[in-house]
Amino acid sequence: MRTRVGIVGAGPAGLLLSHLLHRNGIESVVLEARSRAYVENRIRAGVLEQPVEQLLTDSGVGARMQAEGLVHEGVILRSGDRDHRIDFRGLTGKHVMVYSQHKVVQDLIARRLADGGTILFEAEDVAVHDLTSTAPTITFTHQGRSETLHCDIIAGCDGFHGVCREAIPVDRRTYYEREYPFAWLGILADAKPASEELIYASHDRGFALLSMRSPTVSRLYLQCAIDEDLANWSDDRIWSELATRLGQDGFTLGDGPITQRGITAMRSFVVEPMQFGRMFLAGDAAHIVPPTGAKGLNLAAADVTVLTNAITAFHRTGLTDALDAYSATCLRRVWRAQRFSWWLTSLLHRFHDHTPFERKAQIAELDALFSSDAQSKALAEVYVGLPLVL
Ligand code: FAS
Ligand code: PHB
Repeated sequence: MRTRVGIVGAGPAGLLLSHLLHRNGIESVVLEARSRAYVENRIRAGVLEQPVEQLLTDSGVGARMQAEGLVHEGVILRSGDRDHRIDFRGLTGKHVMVYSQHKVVQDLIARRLADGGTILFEAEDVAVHDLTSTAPTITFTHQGRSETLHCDIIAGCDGFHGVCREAIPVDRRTYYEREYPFAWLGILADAKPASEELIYASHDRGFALLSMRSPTVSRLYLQCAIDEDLANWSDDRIWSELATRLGQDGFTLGDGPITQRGITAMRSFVVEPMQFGRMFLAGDAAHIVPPTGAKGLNLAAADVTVLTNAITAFHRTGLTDALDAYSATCLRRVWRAQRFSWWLTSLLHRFHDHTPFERKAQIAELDALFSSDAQSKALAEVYVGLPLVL
């Protein structure tokens, strides 16, 4: 098999890259380990920055998002009986779009296939080779047959647990990591969202987040222990803990059938550089942020925007300048999102190893944010989305 760009992973990064390259007349093949049904129904992100919403709309895969997505012009921070609304529209003139990641993936797969794109699902034993040559290859097994994909460029879009990042020699990469002493217990429920906008709650018992997927489907998260066992959480216990942490006079959370639940690890991670030879990493393969800042999917879209521009320039001119600068270009935005996600996580979660002084300082920082337009604006600017290329 031969193609221009061999893409490992059919998550948002790999699919969006294949779509954007196609629009620039550049052929690619996507290799995905899981089945189509699995990737199209995997519950993950829910908030799109405005520049990402624009990118999906301008590149022709935004119709369902515009029809079904929810435009949010603000977000609420809650600390006990105090609420502080971050007015995105007033502070930045922008908004965010609440639209499920799995629907973005469905829209991209449908469009790739409609445009004659090649996505090989259930591709096994994927391995990358000859990365420092001008003709890298990807070997894999598909429908019982061993295959070799010859390409000019490999895009590693295989997420945090993929194979591409590990193919960079240890002495040619640096890992930057921060683990958090807690996780998130997340649920999807057929329950009318109890708020028009997302609520991020800082509570003595731990963080909680009220989000949504539609006017009838809520998405909620609870800070829990790093090794929490879901079996210890009955539906009643989940709803009562959410009601406690999000609780406020005049506010009723309501509940409904829980249709999906899971525990999400919280980590901050970056690999530098995000490229090795003719292989370029994008999305979670190169960096992970704690979901508090809703940045993961949006960073993946920014990476593939830079990579599409660089591959297109190489394809059209033979020049590798933009490819050589790929990692440095992406990392400017990646570290801005890393700092923001780490800061918001540190501000809103309960650290049980905090000294009484540190806890007081955390509450004081939240109070400062609640009473400062300048700080609220700084939060809003990053939350709604920095330009895709910084
Ligand atoms: P993905 O992990 O989505 O995709 C990688 C793909 O590669 C997968 O399909 C995988 O099966 C495939 N793959 C892996 N190894 C392979 C191999 N060896 N061969 C072939 N294929 C292979 N982000 C936000 O922006 N907003 C949010 O609100 C938000 N909420 C989140 C909530 C949760 C619970 C979680 C877990 C994450 C959340 N995120 C959020 C982050 C999330 O959206 C990721 O950033 C996003 O999925 C990254 O997309 P990809 O880089 O494409 O990686
Ligand atoms: C979600 O809706 O899944 C979501 C929203 C905001 C976050 C994290 C997750 O910060």
